[in-house]
Amino acid sequence: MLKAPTNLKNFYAPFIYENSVKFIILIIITIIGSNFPNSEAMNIWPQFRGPNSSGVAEGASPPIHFGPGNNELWHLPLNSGHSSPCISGNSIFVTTFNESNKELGVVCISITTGEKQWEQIVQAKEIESGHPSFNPASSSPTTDGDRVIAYFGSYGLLFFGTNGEKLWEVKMPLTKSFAGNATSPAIYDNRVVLYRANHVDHFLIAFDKYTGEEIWKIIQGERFVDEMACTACPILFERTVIAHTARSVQGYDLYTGTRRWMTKCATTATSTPVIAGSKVIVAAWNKMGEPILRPQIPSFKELAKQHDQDNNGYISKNEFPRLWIFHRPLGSEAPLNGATVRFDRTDSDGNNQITEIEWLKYLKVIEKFRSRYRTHGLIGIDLKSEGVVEENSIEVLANRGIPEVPSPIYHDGYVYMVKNGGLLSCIDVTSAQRKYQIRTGSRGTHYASPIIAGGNLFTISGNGEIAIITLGPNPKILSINDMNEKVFATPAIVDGVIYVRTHKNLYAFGDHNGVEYKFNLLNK
Ligand SMILES: [Ca+2]
Ligand SMILES: [Ca+2]
Repeated sequence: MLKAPTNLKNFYAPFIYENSVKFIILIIITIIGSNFPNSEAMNIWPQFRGPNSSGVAEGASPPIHFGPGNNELWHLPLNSGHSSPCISGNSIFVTTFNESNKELGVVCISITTGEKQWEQIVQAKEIESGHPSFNPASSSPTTDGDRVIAYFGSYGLLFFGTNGEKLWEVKMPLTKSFAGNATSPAIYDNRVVLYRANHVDHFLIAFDKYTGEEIWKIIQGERFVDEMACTACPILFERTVIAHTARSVQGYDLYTGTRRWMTKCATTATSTPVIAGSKVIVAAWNKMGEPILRPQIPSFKELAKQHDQDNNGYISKNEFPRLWIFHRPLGSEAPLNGATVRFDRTDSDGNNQITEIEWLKYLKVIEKFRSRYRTHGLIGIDLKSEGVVEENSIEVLANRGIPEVPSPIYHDGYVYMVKNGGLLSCIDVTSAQRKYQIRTGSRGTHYASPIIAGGNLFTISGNGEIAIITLGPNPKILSINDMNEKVFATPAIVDGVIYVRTHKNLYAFGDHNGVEYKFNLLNK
């Protein structure tokens, strides 16, 4: 760098300073970069929902309009699975389940050609069971560019080199749960972290990613019950692993496993937390945690008025309507979508007629049952918390419109959350004000988590509709793209290309003319 003449020193000072800083930053980047296993680490979507599970992709937005045959770069038929793809360099990794021979698989696919590079088959003695919408390949794999780590509740953890060579494995007992064990591992620095909860065991665990050695294991005291999902992926802030766990959120030192903080909340630990400035935001969802999940049950008078067809003053079995004790609204295509009032529980003397006294008695039972559930909410916890964080130290950003499965996402001061029916809310993190609630147009049950790229938000419905909405407090719905197949997996976005795993295929959609698209495109 040329030394500025003395009389121009003040004039040039900021310029020299700025360039020195840039130079130092460049050196730091070079040093850090050289520690990355692949220099192509820029192309990285390392785990469930990308970098630190944030859901936010670097670079441009994928095209606004896409679908099978439209802005499609390639597609590859795959065995079933709800796991999300993870990506490093030129490779995409997914886990699969072959429904005919019950084989589990880890598949590597070329990002440029969409061709299968390798496949490793995993033979489990027995396949875990779960909810009708569960798949034994629901846990997303994770990669650091040198290795890919897959987890199956039916088997345990498996480590492969990115060339497909099996490095090591940690077998775990077959899980037992109502929902199925769809938890995903993550690699942070030299550690592999996994939160596993089911009726057989319940712990947060860290392994050395190089040797497979167990470094620490925190047995969880909270009792696992059938209502729990415990599918949240652990995230990282500085050196604290943040785990959304059964009825709590906890922070542990990544290297030592020492607990930094914990807080109790009403949650089934289904969605993954997200870092938002100085807070971690958690969608704590709990069965019946808000009024819409516990529809009003009519009085006997109202019931009789509408349903006593023969006007005998009683309700018989064939007059009895469907009433929900607990119901997930707007997700009607999903099986086991709630719990209904059973006629035989109500008709206590079994004479096939419900009397007013029987009904009053049953209403008390429901009331008692419902009172066991606490109000849930979108909560913010200070990232610098220590020890036990009391309820009054937790910020409640919202207690309505909380999604059960899709994780919240943060961008530029706003948290977005989408739930069944495509109901999308935007909340200002600083003021805790809801900026809007709209319908995206993607209908039915939503399992996949929203993602962001190039100023756009992508929401994904279970029936395969991907809505694209502009970011910020004044949303514009840009498009709804139909995959013509169900989609439960959260897509990945790298360099303006969106990778959508449908029930039967993996698709890559991108704009062939996009300047941001760096790969050698095939002129298909
Ligand atoms: Ca009647
Ligand atoms: Ca009766």
